[in-house]
Amino acid sequence: MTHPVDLDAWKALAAHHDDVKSTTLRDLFAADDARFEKFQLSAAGLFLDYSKNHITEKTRDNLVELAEECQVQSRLQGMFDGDIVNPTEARPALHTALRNRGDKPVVVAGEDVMPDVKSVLSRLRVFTDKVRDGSWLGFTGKPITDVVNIGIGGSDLGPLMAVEALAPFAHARLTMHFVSNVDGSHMVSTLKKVNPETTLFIVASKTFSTQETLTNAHSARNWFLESEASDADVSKHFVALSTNHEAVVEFGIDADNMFGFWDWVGGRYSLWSAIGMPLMLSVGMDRFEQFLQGAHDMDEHARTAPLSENMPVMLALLTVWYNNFWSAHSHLIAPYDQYLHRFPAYLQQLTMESNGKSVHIDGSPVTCATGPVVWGEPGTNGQHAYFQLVHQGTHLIPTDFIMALESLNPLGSHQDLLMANCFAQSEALMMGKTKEELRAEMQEAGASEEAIESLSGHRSFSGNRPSNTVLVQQLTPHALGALIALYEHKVFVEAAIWDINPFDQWGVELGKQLAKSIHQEIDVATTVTSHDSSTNGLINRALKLKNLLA
Ligand code: G6Q
Repeated sequence: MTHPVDLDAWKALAAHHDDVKSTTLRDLFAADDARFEKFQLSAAGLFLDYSKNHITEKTRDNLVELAEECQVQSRLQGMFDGDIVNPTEARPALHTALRNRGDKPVVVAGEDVMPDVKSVLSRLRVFTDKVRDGSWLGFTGKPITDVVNIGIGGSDLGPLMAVEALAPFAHARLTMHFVSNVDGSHMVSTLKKVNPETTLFIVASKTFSTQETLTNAHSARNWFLESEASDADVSKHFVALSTNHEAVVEFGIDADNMFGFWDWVGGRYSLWSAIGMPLMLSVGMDRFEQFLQGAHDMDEHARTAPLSENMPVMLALLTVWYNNFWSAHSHLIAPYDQYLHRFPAYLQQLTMESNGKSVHIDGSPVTCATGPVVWGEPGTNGQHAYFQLVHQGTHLIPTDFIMALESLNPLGSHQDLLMANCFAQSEALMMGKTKEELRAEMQEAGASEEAIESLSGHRSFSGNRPSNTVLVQQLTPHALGALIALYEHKVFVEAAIWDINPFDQWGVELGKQLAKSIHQEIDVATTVTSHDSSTNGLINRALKLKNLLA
């Protein structure tokens, strides 16, 4: 195969980078009053300003040529059509079918999956309506007040992020809890807050074999049975979201209380399936459907918009541009919305698990950098912490600002202040502050020449640091759906360009295997010699400190 680095468009971009690398963002804006108009896009209710990037129209053309050479459009269509886009697990990746709002069939292995998708959605509606309206009763006849989602990775991060993001729409009686960590403190501290009579446990696991989740689920069931509840009461308080019917029944959860999905739904793409139950319970099925609709609208945009007007494609191309031509291997997500406080963590899994790969789809080693490190916290908090490094550090860190314009909790001038901070940060990152500007500022404040001289290196800012800004009117279910789908498609397009498989995660599987064998050794509690000296030393020291070794 042709590696991306050998493509004509890649080589053209490398040459173009040499031409533009010393032109500053200030220069670009000074040279073109219409820059904001030229580098913006709207889709599915979202607005993207990507003018504060190191790009010219020629850069955009070259990037789009790269996308064309990498057949991004037909690869996207292939994903929507159910092609085997995850060859190492021989599966399609059809999270888009879960939010397919029209009547269009989606055929997998000769069968339209839409009737099954719709049938699970209607069962979910019936169940979640009952819990919400109080007619689903616990073993002592009381309505449910607390829901504990037990899951990890894709079975936790998505639902948790979305429940938090849409908290203003939450059901008044239902408190949602999430237990993911196998650290007993996570479960114990959660159980302290709930009452067995009124708690619903959701065991969310695609495979129903994940050690952390099953351990937590067993502990939750033991705790439940230590109350006045009997085995027969388990069915009123435990439901399962899984693809593994047999394992669910073996665990002791009623098949009627199992909501299925399919192996063509990747864990980190499963929020749209039954795994979204915490969100359905919290905001109700009508709003969940608006959430699906938002994602579907972004799907249609991603599938049909020309490459140069395609929002996820453009965001992906910018990441490739910085990652591969500017050596910027870190990407900051800065949502200026408190409700999106788990969004960076969610995107971290979506992007780093998907595109943290070192081989091409055909198994040959990659010859270019792949997925960058993704991280972040909500603004304005980040400004009082790590933004220092983003402004004045030695790393170039492209940043995505995300801003919901209308607050769902209007309070005095808070929202205007939040917005002002968001726009000020992207401006400051781009413009910086020259030594001359600083001098003028300090002179005006009455600083001495000596002070100006000694501080000018410290207090000036190089600027020239790129960012995107995504605006949304209000963080509604529709907007959240569109926003998540935007990043899902961005990740897919990056993978298409790097020619890697974004849908497998052998690194996660490795962790699942390794812990099992060490757990067995800890259980046996004799001196361990089978590992390297560090691992043996750590295990043996732990056994000794816990007085488990003879
Ligand atoms: C996601 C990954 C991983 C997975 C968890 C939980 O894409 O595969 O994060 O979601 O390991 O797996 P289960 O849902 O099977 O418990």
